[in-house]
Amino acid sequence: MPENSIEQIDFAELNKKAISQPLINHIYTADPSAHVFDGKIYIYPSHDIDAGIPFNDNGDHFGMEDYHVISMDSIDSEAKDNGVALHVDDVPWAERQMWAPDAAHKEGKYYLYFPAKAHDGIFKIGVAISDSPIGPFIPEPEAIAGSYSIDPAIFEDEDGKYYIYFGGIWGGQLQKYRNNIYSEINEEPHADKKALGPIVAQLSEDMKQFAEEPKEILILDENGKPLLAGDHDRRFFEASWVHKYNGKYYFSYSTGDTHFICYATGDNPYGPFTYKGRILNPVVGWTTHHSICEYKGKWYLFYHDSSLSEGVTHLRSIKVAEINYNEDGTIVPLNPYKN
Ligand code: FUB
Repeated sequence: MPENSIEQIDFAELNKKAISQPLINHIYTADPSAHVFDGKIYIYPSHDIDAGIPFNDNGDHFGMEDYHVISMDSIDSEAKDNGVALHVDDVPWAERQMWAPDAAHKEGKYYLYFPAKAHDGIFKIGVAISDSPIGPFIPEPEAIAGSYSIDPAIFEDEDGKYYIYFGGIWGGQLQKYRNNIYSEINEEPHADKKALGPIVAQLSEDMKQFAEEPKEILILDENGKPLLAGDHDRRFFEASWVHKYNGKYYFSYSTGDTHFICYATGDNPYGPFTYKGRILNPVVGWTTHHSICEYKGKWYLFYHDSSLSEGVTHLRSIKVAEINYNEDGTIVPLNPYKN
């Protein structure tokens, strides 16, 4: 994570040009994972706070402590904050930094997946369970065995299988792992080597564990070659998301230090995925993180920016905008602020 910077921007002007406004503005929220459960939209965001922690490149200033679920009766209706759904103090294995979560629904139960740093400072991913999409969620006492890094995203395929995608470099610690094993000496590969990929595993029937050894996903360029670590405009950084459109699997993600939401497509949940382009150009604030969700036959990008906090990078607000596909299945990229 980078150091903070308050950009020199006329925010009144910027907000006039914004393609959408914050869905809620009484708290700061980010990393929106949106799903339609029983016809209603539920958004599982990070709950940004100013934890008073100094800025550093590991993102320690992203000191979030709990999750709130945001619900919407329809895409045009007011977004409702349903209060605290899970607090770090209630998670025995977790100490701090409740970063980007996601949720899944299976057989009447709702599962909240979340990353947090354990007491040794290493990120792991936990799961908490509820009978309601808005919680409260009861955490499992231990993190998911074999989990690591950040930004879990759950994809339910049409055959009823669930997959978890995760990983993020720099503050998200993914660069410390090779073949699922942590070593302090591991770093990002050299610029001319293959970029680190996001990680995928099928979830167990009870949704509480990995059903298999997690695998690294390959993202290929237009010539079928793996994206390189030095290709900062296109390589995976964090914020995995998978959706399916016309039988194709779309893997979308943030490029981190170049601030794009990009996507790559493939024929199955494990990839490889071939890079196709950008979905969202940079927003105000350093991070960018999104989800893609179909509602009543239209497709929506849920994302965040730091316009409400006037550029404070760890105080973000969730937003939504419609996205469109071209006939060939490519996505029409969005500019978050009109010219
Ligand atoms: O919200 C904390 C971190 O910032 C997330 O886990 C990343 O994806 C980035 O949005």
